[in-house]
Amino acid sequence: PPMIREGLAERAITLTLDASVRHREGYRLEVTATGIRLAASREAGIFYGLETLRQLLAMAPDSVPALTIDDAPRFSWRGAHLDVARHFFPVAFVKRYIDFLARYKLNTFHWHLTDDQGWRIEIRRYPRLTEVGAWRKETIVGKNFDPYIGDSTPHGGFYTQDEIREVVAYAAERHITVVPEIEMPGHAKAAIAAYPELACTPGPFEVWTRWGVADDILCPHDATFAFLENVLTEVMELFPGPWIHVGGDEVPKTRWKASAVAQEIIRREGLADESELQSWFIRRIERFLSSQGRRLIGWDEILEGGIAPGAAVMSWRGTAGGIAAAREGHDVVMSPGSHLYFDHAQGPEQLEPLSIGGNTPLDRVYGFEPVPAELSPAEATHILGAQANLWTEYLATPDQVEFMLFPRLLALAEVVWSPASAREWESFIRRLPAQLALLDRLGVNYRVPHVEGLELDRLTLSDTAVIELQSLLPAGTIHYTFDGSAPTPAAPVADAPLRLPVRDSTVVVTAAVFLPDGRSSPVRSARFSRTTLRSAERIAPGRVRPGLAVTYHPATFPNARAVTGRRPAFRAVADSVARTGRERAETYGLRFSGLLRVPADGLYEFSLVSDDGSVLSIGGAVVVDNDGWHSETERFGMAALAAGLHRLEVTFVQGSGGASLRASVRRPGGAWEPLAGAWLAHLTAR
Ligand code: TNX
Repeated sequence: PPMIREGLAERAITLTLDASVRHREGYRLEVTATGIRLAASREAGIFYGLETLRQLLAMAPDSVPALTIDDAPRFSWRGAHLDVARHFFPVAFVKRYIDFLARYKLNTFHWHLTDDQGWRIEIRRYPRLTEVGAWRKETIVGKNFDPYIGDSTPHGGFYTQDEIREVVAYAAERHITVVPEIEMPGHAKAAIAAYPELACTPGPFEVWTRWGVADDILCPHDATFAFLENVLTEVMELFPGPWIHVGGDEVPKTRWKASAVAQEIIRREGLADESELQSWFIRRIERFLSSQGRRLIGWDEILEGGIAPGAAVMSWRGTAGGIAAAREGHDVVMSPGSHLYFDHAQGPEQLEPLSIGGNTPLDRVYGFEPVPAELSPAEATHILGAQANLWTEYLATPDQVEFMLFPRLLALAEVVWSPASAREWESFIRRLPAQLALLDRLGVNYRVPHVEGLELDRLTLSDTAVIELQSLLPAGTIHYTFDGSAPTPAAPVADAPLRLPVRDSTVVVTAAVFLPDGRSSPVRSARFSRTTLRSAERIAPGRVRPGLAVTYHPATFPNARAVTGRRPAFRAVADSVARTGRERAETYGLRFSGLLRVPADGLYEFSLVSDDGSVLSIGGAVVVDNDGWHSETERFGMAALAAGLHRLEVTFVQGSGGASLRASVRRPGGAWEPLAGAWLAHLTAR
């Protein structure tokens, strides 16, 4: 009840539970000359209002500006996940992680507690789960899969039930629900190592020391269900929230195919195959959980072979699984690898610390839209929200986890809280430095944003290249070298534009941002060279037609350069550099060839965005090299071109996973435009 009424307490902070603030997590914050008033219909809203106030005070400790904020979240599932199975993290860090979530008004902590490499939760009835399953004899070093190299260092740990209760209570005080994940039937080698009778083959089994997808999974016999029900019963005692995550991802069917027990169940239950057996498995667990008043959530593989009624889906292999589930009336949490996997690198993989790979920079996270345009408004109500996943194969320490989490968590916070219309990248970037300064005070090991100005190898037509290196952070100092080595704080400081003498040779600039506390950004580097205009081709105008010629080559190519021009499955004319929509094979190459129409003499910039690789050449010389199998990555290049027509070629390779291709061009002093329409031409056959 409101204890202090307006006017009674001058310059006080009053917190009021007020049913007129409608949203269950919303709040209204008013700062006036007479005081600060915060109202919400429930405690959660008060909590979020205080987090906002805390941020305002941190930005302007002496004078919070007068303002009124009427605020409420867009989504009810605002989540972040932490994998404590691949590497174990102590309770103190788990609490710190929860604090991070709370600061940015997330309300769901998905705790990935079991996997092939470790079982991390004490289960009283099955002590071997933690005596045996919580420990592995060593861990693979880097990516040394073949030949395998281990570190000969035992790794492990687990949370006692008391510790779990402590964490759950800690989260609850911060209005965060903890969703435990117990993986089944795959990603369960640690459990099988402890209790080999859970497998379809006799074993013995070891807690896994490498990463990937293991063939040894739980056998679908009665012993496994008795085990799982007992485990889940203890789990439900510890986690009072509505949701239990049962994994369900990446389940190889090798063992079930060879198992008489599994095959007998398929016959007995009239199932079509092993994938229906998996769906039967999850359905059985779903019945058990719903009989206990809980809701099952699983990775999108639980859709295969038919989804259990009442189950919710966490869409990680893109958004397609989420779309399918929402259309069938199931609740969905969006967590696509393409945008919300915080174990992926925060820039081109080879320029970032060792990670599982990928390229998910801050702007990609910020641009994620949880509600797919394909869904009708009714279907869209099934999108509960979104969450980021932080898998820890390559993250062994809290510092490394914080590096991958920040600043991407700040982008996620806006994706799941703010209305889509309020999201604006430029505004986010403007506000970011102050947020990072706050993180400095908390001692957070966020990724210091890299130096800007080295995105591409630059060409100039004069003897001197003038370049301006920039840091997003006012407190950051840019140090650089000319010898290709990574700069140290002893290297020269780039506090003014650099004038590079490029008349006689190329200059390589390598730079990083350093903060006062000694931390630094990933290193970036680019080459600066003098060039001359490439002269245009001599072509009779009558032979030129609009668009590029494109050929399609269904085959597996190691990279875009290898895409051959011979024997295409089809030929077409393309009016832009993009996939044609007619590609049917899983792996293929595309080759665009023709002419670039250059309107005036000058230096032109080109960009290629692709998943997987792409290469753009002009007159036979590579201008943008975005080659290799990789997730969606943007690369840039430059060319000095005389007005007229130039030979243009773009090749693209589709290897695995998602597929995308976009090309853009920027004329001197201009803005980016799609490489399409009037820019493109090709020759008719003579
Ligand atoms: C796939 S995401 C997995 C995890 C890995 C992750 C690495 C999911 C449901 N399964 O087991 O850690 O990729 O990015």
